[in-house]
Amino acid sequence: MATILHVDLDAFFAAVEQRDRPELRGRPVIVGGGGPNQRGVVSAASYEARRFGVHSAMPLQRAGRLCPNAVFLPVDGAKYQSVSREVMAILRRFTPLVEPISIDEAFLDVTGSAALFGDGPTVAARIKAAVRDEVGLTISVGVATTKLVAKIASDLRKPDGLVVVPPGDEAAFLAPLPIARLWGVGEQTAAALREYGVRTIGDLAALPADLLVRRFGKHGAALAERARGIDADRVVGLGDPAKSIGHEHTFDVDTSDRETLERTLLAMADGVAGRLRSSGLRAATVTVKIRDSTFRTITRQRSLPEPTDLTEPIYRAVLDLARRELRGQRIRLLGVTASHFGESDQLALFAADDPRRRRVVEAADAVRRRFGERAMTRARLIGSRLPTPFERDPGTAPERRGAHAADAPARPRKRSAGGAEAPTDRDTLGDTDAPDDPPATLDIERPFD
Ligand code: TTP
Ligand code: MG
Ligand code: MG
Repeated sequence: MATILHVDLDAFFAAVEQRDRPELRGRPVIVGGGGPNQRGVVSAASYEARRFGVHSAMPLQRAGRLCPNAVFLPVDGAKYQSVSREVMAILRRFTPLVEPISIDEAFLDVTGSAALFGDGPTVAARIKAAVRDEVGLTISVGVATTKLVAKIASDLRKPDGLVVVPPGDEAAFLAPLPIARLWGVGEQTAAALREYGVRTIGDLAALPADLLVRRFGKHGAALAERARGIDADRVVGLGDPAKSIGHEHTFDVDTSDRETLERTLLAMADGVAGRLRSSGLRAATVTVKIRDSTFRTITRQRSLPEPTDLTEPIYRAVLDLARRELRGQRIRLLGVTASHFGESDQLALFAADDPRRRRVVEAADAVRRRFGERAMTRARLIGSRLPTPFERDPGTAPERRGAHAADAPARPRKRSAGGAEAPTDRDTLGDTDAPDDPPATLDIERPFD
């Protein structure tokens, strides 16, 4: 279970000005353009100004009429940029997995920080204290198991907020909130949803997923997941290659058959290992994803004893992770992902593995490259009617699929009659697996373009 933080500075530009000019503290401050008689819009309004109804993107003239006593200040982009860097540097002290998404906000994955810094709420409190003491600004933080829920949580008790959504409480937390808070719900979608009587996120979660798919297509499937707080999007550290290679399979019919589940994991581990080899990468971490018939989705991650590009260690790890979670419930989807890559260098490669086994594996790869992916497969997969990774896309060599998936058009999803989620196989690359509707972002390096 991941622990994700979303951090957002309060009234950022205005708060920086109040910090630097103590006489402005406690007063309505509006940052943006020249002043109340100028054209242009409000960039930031202090919380004192917001009480008068002033907010970002409002025309300055209107802000001047609403709040005639406000202090109007020009935008000092260079200063806010440098403050932003200071804050991001503080965040990186708590985890390397910091993903800035605008000049004043970032996601953090602090799952691995617990031993050093404490659990999610503790890390959040420490970050708030550090930013207050070292930068002189307040931030609001949301703590949750997904980016989606953490972002909504951070916005809920601004300013100086700290909202923690414990694991398992996601859907209940979201239920009473207005639908507009959900990513990917713009005005058009909200209007369409109103036809179905949907006003809150809970109303949306109560709609049958297949209805949403019929009405909104792929977007509808995403809405159904998000309404339940499900969001597989990972935090990607800036500048770190943090890629992942993965494969998911949705069963035609949900199944609890152990043999079927294990063979599917093996097929996916084999496919992921093949893609690692063809990309010249070894993965130090593997993740298994399990979604059951009630749509409950979990991911379990493990670090491998040493980075690998072979099927066996990946399969052993995901099998062990999955066995702890498979208790006879019917499974809808399985996924296997490898991440935390290093390059395979030939020296380490032969030192680390049995060279003979590696030669066998590489010979098999060569046969597949030459004669197609069906040419070689594992004994355990032969005769099973499962789609092996090598039957999915026989026209494309794995190295071409793997390395440049971002350039390739997405493969069409097969449709099933009325299913919320068409049975389908899906290859994933972490760095291209962006959400359909990423939150609005300002470019962190050039926020004023
Ligand atoms: P936000 O985080 O959206 O807003 P905020 O920090 O001013 O207020 P809060 O988070 O407490 O609700 O945006 C961060 C900064 O980005 C903001 O201070 C100014 C700038 N900005 C604009 O210039 N124009 C805009 O329309 C918005 C929304 C923000
Ligand atoms: Mg902000
Ligand atoms: Mg922001």
